[in-house]
Amino acid sequence: MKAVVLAAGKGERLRPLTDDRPKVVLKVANRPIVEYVLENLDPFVDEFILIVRYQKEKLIETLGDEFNGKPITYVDQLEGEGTAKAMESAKDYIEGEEFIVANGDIYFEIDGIKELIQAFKKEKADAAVLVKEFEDLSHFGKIEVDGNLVKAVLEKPGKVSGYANLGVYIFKPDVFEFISKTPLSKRGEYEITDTLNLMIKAGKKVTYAAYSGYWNDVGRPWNLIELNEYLLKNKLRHEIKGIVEEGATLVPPVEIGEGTIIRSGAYIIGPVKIGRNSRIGPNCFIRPYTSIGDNCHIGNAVEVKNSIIMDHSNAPHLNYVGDSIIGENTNLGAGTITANLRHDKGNIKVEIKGKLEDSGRRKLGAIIGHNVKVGINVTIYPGRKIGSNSFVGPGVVVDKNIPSNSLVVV
Ligand code: TTP
Repeated sequence: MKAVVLAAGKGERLRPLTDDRPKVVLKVANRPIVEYVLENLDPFVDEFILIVRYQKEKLIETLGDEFNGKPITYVDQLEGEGTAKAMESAKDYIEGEEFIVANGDIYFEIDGIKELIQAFKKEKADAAVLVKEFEDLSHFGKIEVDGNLVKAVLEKPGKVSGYANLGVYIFKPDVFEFISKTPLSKRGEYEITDTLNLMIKAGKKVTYAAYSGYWNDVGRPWNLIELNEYLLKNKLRHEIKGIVEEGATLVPPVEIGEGTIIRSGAYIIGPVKIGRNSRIGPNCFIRPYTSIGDNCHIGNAVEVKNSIIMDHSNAPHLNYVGDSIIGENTNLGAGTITANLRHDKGNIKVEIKGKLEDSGRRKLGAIIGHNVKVGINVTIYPGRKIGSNSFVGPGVVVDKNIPSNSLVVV
C-alpha cells in the first residue's frame, strides 16, 4: 500500500516559524514533524508520496529520497488550493489498490492506522476516515455517523461535541472521479471533506475508526509546545552521549547528544532533550519539557522551561525562557526575559493571521522566528511574536508583535 502525505500547505498560522520553510520540517523534540507521520505510517506502506509546493526544497533536503529504506516520491501540487487538490496531484502515482492519505502536519500514533485499516477491510468500504471524540469541534470538521458508516461531514460546526475528522483516510483509486467533481469551498479551497460528502451522496460506503490515542494538529504555535511536552513525557529515554562535567546535576530522563557538553553547576530536570554539539552551563537551570537543538548555547544564570529552542540558537547570559519557541540561528542578548503569565491569570491570546486567538493556555511565552538578534535587557510580553530576520535593540519592551525583517530600537 502507498501513503500520500499532504505537505504543500503554507503554514500561515505558524508564522514567523514558517517564513522560510514548510511547517512539516519544524523540529519538535529535535525531530521534523513529518518524520513522526512517516514513522507511524511506515509499518503499513511500501512507498511514500509527498505532495509538496511551498518551500519544497527545504522538505526534500530534510527527508532525502527514502525513509527507513522505503522510497519517497515528491509530487508538485497541481494549481489550486486545498487538501483535495493536493490529493489529486497523486493521481498518476496510484495504481489499482487502496492507499492511505494523511496530512503531513499531524501527530498520531500507529494504533490509529491499524484501526483505520481494520475498519476499512471489515466494512468492505470505499473509504475510511480516522475520527476522535472531542467536546468542542469549533476548529474541526465534524464526522456524523450512523452505525458503522459516515453520514456526512460538516466543516467547522461550532462549539458542539462529537467526532472530529483527524485528517487521515483510506481511499480507493475511484476517489479521483469524485475529486474532479469537488466544488470550490466557501474559503476558496478544494477540500477532501467535500469529496467525502460527494461520495456519500453517490452511495459509496464511507466508514470510520474512532481513535483514542494522542493526536495533535500542529496548526498554531502553542501546538508545537504541547506536542513537545507529550513527546518528552512519553517517548524520551535517558541517554547521555555527550560530556557531563563534575558538579552538573541531571534528573532523568535527559537525552544529551554527541559532542554536547554540560558544564558544572548546570541543573537539569528531565524530561529534557538536548541535541549535538551544544554548550550548556555553567550554572544554568533547565526545567522539564525543554528541547534544545544542535549547536546551541545556554549559558550562565539562564533558566529555560517548557520550551523549544531550535538549532544554532543561544540564550547565553542571564535569560529566562519560559513556555516559548525560539527559531533557528537566533540569539538572545544578556538579560532578555520572556514573560509567560498574565497578572490577571487569564489565558494568553496570540494574533494568528490578523485575529487574536485564545491559546487556551495560562502560560505561554514568546514565539521568535529564525535569524533574530535580540539585544540586551529586552522584555517580551506573553504570546508575542518576533518575526524572522529581525533585530530588536537593547532595552526594547516587546508588547506588540514584531513583523519579520524589522529593526526595532527604543
Ligand atoms: P492546513 O493546515 O489546513 O493548511 P496549511 O498547512 O496551509 O496551514 P495554514 O492554514 O496555517 O496556512 O492543511 C492541512 C494539511 O493539508 C497540511 O498537511 C497541509 C496540506 N495542504 C496541502 O498539501 N495543500 C494545500 O493546498 C493545503 C491548503 C493544505
